[in-house]
Amino acid sequence: MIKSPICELLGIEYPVIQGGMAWIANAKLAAAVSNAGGLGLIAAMNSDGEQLREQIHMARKLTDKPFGVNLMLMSPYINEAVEVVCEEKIGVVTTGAGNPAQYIDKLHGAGVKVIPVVASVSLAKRMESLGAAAVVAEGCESGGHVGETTTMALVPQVADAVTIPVIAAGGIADGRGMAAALMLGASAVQMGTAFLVADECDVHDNYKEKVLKAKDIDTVVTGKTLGHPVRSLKNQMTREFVKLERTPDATAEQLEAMGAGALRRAVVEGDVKEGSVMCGQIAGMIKKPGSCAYIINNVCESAQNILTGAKKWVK
Ligand code: TUI
Repeated sequence: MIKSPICELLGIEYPVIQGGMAWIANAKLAAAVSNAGGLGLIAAMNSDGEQLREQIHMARKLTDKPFGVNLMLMSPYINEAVEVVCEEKIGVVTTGAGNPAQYIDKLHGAGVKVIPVVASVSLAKRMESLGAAAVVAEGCESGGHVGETTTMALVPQVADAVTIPVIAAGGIADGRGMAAALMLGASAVQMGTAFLVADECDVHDNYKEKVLKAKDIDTVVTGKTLGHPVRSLKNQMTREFVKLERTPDATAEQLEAMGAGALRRAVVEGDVKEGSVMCGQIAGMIKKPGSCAYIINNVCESAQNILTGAKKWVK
């Protein structure tokens, strides 16, 4: 059985955290991951305060296990979301796509543990100094908003720089990835792409199908020129976006307009041609759907077998 300090910190059975995928990570998915022994997260990105509260209440009906909320710092509802998280006495939040420094005192005051997602050593150190309970070191293999450094390079550097637990994310979807992450100095993994095809994930079937059909080189990062690079599966939308980004006189407004609503279009409407199918590079390895419990058990059991057999390398 794989155990780590993260299990005690979060009151969970397996050191597996579900990514806080915007528009996708709802109460149903979060509760399924938590019921399976991991830490489920509700994404606050696309909900105003009251919608988030509703999701939290729904998750509490579906599970009596701990779950958390992901605060996407670029969300127009970020202040409301922080307020609701504090009022509802959520045990833990992860934050993404920015620096959560301005919200940390308020969250701590309400007894909320804060686990920022970081893409650099400097932000990890800053978060530790502000009392973060752990950090998620997310490499640029992941889907959605990405930094510049790979998981392989980022995780050990963050692990060397901080004393709080490090959770590895980006490109992890099986026992090999989990075992490698633990060897790089992480004490847990966060997975997003792997849960896209979970039975309990409500993302549109067209989205799931596109993930299941994806190959290793099918993702692309767009939006660098706007300052928020996003990884998604290549489609008509990304081709048009790349073309516009390469046009010398394209304005930020034109690009923003093209991206606006694109994730919702893919997730809710199933428009995987004109919508944004955010997804990590590991999609090429994900070949069949399954329950959250199957995904978590499989990853942990396989990591355990790999780690137990690792002595074969040492003579
Ligand atoms: O947040 C994510 N991934 C996301 S958020 C999202 S929603 C969205 N929708 C439409 C357009 C754009 C985004 C989709 N995917 N992951 C966590 C994450 N945070 N990855 C990288 C970072 C990050 C990067 C730079 C965190 C902090 C940072 O620098 C902050 C600073 O001030 O240094």
